[in-house]
Amino acid sequence: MFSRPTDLQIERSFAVASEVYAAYGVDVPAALSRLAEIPISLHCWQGDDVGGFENVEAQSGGGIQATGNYPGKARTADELRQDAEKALSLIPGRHRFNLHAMYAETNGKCVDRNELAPEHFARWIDWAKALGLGMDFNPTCFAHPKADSGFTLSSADAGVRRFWIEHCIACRRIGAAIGKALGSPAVTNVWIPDGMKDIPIDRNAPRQRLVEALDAVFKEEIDPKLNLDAVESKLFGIGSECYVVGSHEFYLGYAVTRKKLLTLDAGHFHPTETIADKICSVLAYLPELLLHVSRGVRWDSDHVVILNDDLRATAEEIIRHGFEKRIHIGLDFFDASINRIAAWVTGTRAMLKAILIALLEPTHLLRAAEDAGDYTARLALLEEIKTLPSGAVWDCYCLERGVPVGTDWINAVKQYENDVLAKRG
Ligand code: RNT
Ligand code: ZN
Repeated sequence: MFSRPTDLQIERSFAVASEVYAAYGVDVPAALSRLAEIPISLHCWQGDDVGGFENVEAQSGGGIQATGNYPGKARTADELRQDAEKALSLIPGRHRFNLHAMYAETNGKCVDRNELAPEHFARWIDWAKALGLGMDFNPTCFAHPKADSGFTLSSADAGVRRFWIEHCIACRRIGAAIGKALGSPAVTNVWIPDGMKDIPIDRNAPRQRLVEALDAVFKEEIDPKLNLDAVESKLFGIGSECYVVGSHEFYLGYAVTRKKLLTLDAGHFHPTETIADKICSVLAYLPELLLHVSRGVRWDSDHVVILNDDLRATAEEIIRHGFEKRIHIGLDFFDASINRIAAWVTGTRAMLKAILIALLEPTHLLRAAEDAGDYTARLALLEEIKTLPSGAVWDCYCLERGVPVGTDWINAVKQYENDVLAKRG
């Protein structure tokens, strides 16, 4: 068990930290109220290694693969909800939960993906309502026999294409039902694995088919107060190293011409390319964006998000320009080699810390230096403020929000592991 400073010590540190920030012209209480208004969408799939609970033998595939076999993973939707609730209890603020279609509850019946309906998510909706969570949604266009060819919405087989179009249409309706029930629009994000392992001859035809298929998916008008559509690009995946149909250029064009949200996944670009610099470029043309905050290590490895430079840069772009109402922040990682609840909590707390640090930035001073052409002061100040006492502010925020402070949450996860996870077969 780890120990941490007392509540009194934390409050004292906070008082000092607030004075330090005030000296830089930063209003700490204002930063904290803004932080409290920013929801993070926790992805359900960290809880069971992207398995889902359909009545079929779980299949991997689609170029995404969790690695590791840490014991205690959720085996049922009830267990996943229980684990997610535990994770949420260790994270300050009010957040959202992001569900994939493969997490349907069909009461033992075999319901294929194109037949899914809101009733198959009724228990998820009730759960989210009870906890005061918003929810987001995703069609599952992988881990299914009709995705085995490596092609779904862009398949050359009209029957396969039709099946996935029907699935995505069903998912938008489910998204709308979720949005209606919870009083907050669901962002329904379409990601497909379609692509080729080796050099294709025809890069064009699948993309033409994908445009048509997406247009068919989005034909039905749905009130944006209930459901928002997003499309997610990718550069490569396992088994699609040479060609991905839904590339960045493809979906940027699609989103701009069809007025859809674009999803920027931090792992879906060249390894040295980051999403932070894409945010304001895309928002010059689109009203809203969805982020899949992830951490690629050498490739799109979906490691747990940590407080690194990339994450901080993303948060800075959101906060400096006041984009938080136009950007939906979703997480996307899956690590099966560590405690899955700890993975959720580590990643979400890191995202919130990055936002808090951005909110505590004396941006006006940095901007003034930049406007004056004083790039020396800009760089020097950027370095100095890295060591301002943001940790003291974060600890106090956790304390005030009634969630474990510092290492306390690690102890709580260990306890849960002993009490609950260890008893799972
Ligand atoms: C895959 C995409 C996609 C998935 C989830 C499970 O590369 O990032 O978002 O991770 O839909
Ligand atoms: Zn993603």
